[in-house]
Amino acid sequence: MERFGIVGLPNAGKSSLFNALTGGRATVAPHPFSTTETNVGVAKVPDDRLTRLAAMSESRKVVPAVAEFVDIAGLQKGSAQGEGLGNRFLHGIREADAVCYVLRAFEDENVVGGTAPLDDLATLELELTLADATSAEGQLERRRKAGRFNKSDKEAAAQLEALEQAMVLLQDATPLYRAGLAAETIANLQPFFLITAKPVLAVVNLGEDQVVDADSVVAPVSAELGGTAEVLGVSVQLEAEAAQLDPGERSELLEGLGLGEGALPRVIHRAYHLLGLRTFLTTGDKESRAWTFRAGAKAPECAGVIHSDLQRGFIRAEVIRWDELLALGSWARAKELGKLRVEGKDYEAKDGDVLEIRFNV
Ligand SMILES: Nc1nc2c(ncn2[C@@H]2O[C@H](COP(=O)(O)OP(=O)(O)OP(=O)(O)O)[C@@H](O)[C@H]2O)c(=O)[nH]1
Ligand SMILES: [Mg+2]
Repeated sequence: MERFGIVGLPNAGKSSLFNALTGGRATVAPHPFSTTETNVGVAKVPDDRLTRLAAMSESRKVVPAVAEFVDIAGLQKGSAQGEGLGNRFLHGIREADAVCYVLRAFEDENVVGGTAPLDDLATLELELTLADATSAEGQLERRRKAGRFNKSDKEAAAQLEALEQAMVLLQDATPLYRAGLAAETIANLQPFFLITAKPVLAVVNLGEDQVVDADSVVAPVSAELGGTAEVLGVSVQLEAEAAQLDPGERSELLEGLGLGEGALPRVIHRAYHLLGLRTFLTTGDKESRAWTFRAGAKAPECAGVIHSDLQRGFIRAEVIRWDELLALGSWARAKELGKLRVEGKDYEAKDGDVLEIRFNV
């Protein structure tokens, strides 16, 4: 499952965001370092297409796609030297696929900590970069020693080269995702689990009073990150409270504040997008379900997401776009009218495809 690591300064609102996304019960408190254990939870990916297909098929079960979020202890200036809780909690997110920064903008005199998101960003990135530099240095040493014995291994050589390149950037205090590295270099860095090489989604945690003019708070962060990361303004506490309400009351609260469906679905969608993830759907009376695949995946690989037998014995896929199917009213009707496309093993699945796999094992 795809995994997002949530990082930020103490009291930035990381656990609040985690709870809102996953329905989790991580400790939230106004004092710094209320999180002392790593929290792991699963967020459902809200998907209107799935809801509508399930209604069409009168499905007994509806299963959304999911993404995993990991909430860790706060970092602060000097964490790399052991200040606060130190940075050992970063281990909990080394294997994350992407990182979610929580940058505090909300003001609350009962919650200690700064309220300048750009300051949070600078401190956070310095600490992450220092942690990566230490990790890279250790791994570089080990690789160099090992390298003497197998210089012929091309892959290892390319990885070592990428790591050397990364080391120079890290020593220069440049987070790797901001360095404009080639995709190939990033791929070669993968085995080293460097945090700053991962894609970033920055959440600026807004106070309720800042929601009306979110742009003026968020824009400087977007400008600083200059397109290297996704940036979203979210009033985390407000959204977390709304998430506790039943759907009717929730819409009323959020729409009353001009927040539409709220920002949480957007956080999950942007996070999902950041990882290059797409969704295909299956629908029937038993179950409607959203499945995750990587952009560019071919039909058999998608079949394999459902079950490895479907990939192994893949014959063909019957495919229709979700909205076309919805307009026709049922799978049987689509079939009858010849609206199902028959696709072979070279078919690249698209976001929003509804699939039925024919297979034989
Ligand atoms: N006013 C206001 N308070 C918030 C908001 N988001 C979080 N808080 C409060 O800030 C405090 C810290 O929130 P947490 O979610 O525990 O923050 P954290 O980043 O997990 O903190 P640590 O685990 O201690 O690093 C809590 O008292 C929250 O209720 C917000 O948007 N507005
Ligand atoms: Mg916390």
